[in-house]
Amino acid sequence: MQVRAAVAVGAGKPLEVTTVNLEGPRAFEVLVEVKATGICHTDEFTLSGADPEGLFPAILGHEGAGVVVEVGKGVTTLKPGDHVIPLYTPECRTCEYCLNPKTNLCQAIRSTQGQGLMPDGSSRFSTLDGDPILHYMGTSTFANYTVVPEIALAKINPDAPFDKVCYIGCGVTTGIGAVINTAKVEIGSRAIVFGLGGIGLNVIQGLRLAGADQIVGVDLNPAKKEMAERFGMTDFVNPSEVEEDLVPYLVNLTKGGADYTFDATGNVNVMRTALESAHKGWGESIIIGVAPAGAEIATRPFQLVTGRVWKGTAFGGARGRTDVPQIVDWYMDGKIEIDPMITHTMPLEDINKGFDLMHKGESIRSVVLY
Ligand code: NAD
Ligand code: DAO
Ligand code: ZN
Repeated sequence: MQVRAAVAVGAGKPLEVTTVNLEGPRAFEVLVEVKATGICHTDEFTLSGADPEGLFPAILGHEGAGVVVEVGKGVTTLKPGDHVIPLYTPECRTCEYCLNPKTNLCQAIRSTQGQGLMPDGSSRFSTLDGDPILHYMGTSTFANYTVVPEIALAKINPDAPFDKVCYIGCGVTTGIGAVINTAKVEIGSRAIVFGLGGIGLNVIQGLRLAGADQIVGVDLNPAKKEMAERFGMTDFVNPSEVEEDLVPYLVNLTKGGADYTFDATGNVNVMRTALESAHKGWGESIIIGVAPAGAEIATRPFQLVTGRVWKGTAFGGARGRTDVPQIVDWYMDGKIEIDPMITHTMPLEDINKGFDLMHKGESIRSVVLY
């Protein structure tokens, strides 16, 4: 079939919105009509060329929601009409990783997904001339139809609005999951969140959900303060307005250091500040941000000897087919908020405007509506 897609033709180039061919689902694959997709910082990271694993031409997008149109041979858990969220971290439930409760990093299709291919080693997308176009993160939601492995689709409540719950495909789950699954924050904790963008705001609402007493937000952009307060931030710190060193300032503000700190900037200097502003003896610092290619983190080892813990998290430690439907239900039950974070919507034709808004720091989430 012919579908509309925003094709990433090369690093640093705008997406080209065009018609491409999409082959139907093969065994254990599913054809999904994408109804909405968010534009995440990670799409920008790849498009910019900063992602060392970025491949072109490709159809980016990993924060979508849609409807199953057709299933390939052997698919047993989904049928046409089911509402789904594609998962860039699949959940096969049988690999060594899925069977280990310590991780969510299913490896069942990892090698082909990283090469922009379906599990059988081929692509379903091609140009109208027949040249292959690569998939991205196993999801490719910047197309109005996409083919996704069955194990990379979460079946969700059919009443959930696509234009809001698409955000659960990455930002919401990553932020809330970092708090609940990775840090396992306790009631009454003190926390610091560095970076109040699409991920950091969800860390903040996760901390509110977990019952944290103090939620400090740190961002260089003062325009982020109002929205973060709405989601539960209790104190705002703009590093450019702090005259002393930031670490002692934050340690003092949190009465000895935070129980939990989170980096949602991707900046390795911020990661160090986050680790060092965690409480001596027990403070944990969680890295969520994805740093540029080749970047390294540093601290004095004595920071760890004296009890601080450095951790990272991918997709908030969530097992997508199990946890994503539950997060959708939390949204439907009013336990978490999404609507105010969707600051802009646009048709696929205007997708590059969504990237411009992100560059200017004017959006939290832009969502493409098909
Ligand atoms: P974003 O651009 O919306 O937000 C980043 C925020 O950090 C902005 O508000 C910016 O003003 C602030 N910031 C930048 N430099 C800062 C500094 N030095 N000090 C304080 N604040 C600073 O990005 P996002 O969508 O929220 O994503 C955040 C990071 O999370 C990115 O690196 C992204 O790639 C990563 N990410 C990770 C996962 C994961 O599973 N680990 C998933 C999605 C995104
Ligand atoms: O299993 O080796 C692996 C890789 C899993 C990929 C996890 C990616 C998480 C960070 C990227 C941000 C996604 C939006
Ligand atoms: Zn698995």
